[in-house]
Amino acid sequence: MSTIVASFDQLASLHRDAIEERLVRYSTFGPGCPERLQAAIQHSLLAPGKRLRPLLVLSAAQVCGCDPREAMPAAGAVELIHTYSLIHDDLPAMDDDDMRRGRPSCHAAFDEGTAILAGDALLTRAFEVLAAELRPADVAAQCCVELARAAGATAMVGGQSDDLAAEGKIGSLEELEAIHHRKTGAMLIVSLRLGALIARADNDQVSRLSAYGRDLGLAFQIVDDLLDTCGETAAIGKKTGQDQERGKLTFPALLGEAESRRRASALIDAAIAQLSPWGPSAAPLITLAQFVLQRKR
Ligand code: GRG
Repeated sequence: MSTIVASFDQLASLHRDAIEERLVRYSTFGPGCPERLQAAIQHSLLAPGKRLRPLLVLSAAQVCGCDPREAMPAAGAVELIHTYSLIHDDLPAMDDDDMRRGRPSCHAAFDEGTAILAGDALLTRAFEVLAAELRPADVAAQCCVELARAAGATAMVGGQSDDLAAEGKIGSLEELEAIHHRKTGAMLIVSLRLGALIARADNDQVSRLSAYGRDLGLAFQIVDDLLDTCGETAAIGKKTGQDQERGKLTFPALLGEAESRRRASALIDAAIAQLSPWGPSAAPLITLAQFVLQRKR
């Protein structure tokens, strides 16, 4: 892959066909999978998401000197987990959203039971893909462990649990950051780490990519809160103004819009600074960081 990537759209289009082909393959279950469940899985997974997490996997692998094609199973696996989390997050028991990625959310298009099971099927498939398709076996095992931790009770699931518990309460900036580091940041960090592990990156490279991911994750969430406050439903693909309606603690509510923007921008600068040893070959990761700050969707 060329490192000359001036925009997110350019980077995304370099990898789009390969990512989408994997997602179709990984979400086609064959005999034994009920038709309605199969349709619900693909309704959500193949909807037009940004594929940010797969792009982080592939760009991390590439900057660490590996052919991004080798990291494709991990790129697919993180998107499977991410989509499961969106399906479950949209359920009436959680955020109760009837629109996602510009389509009716999974439970709205099908039913709650089918949506829960579609999420379960995506979650389990992710680990099947890593274990079956990554080589050598020790790298596959390490990737399974890292992804399980990032998606599990001390990271994404734990962050989601704390986020639900915090609804309607006044919290501090530290509490808000701790929730989002786990709920949103952990999946971005692990995407980068899987790419690096597959590339057999050294410890310094892995820790630089993790630090980049940590700052990127927090900036991503600040921008997500800003989009919910002042973004457009048509561009984002889901209803805006939901956070305030639900009494959620958000960065704009706590810091104001201008300070939230300033913080997001400082975090992106810090994330990009972590990439300096790689020079121009880090261009895709710089592009992704800039996109996170400027995105309207
Ligand atoms: C239900 C276990 C469980 C976890 C839910 C990730 C998550 C935790 C909830 C999603 C709700 C949400 C809107 C979180 C804010 C940040 C976020 C993950 C936004 C969606 O990610 P994008 O913008 O979505 O990358 P696309 O559709 O482009 O993939």
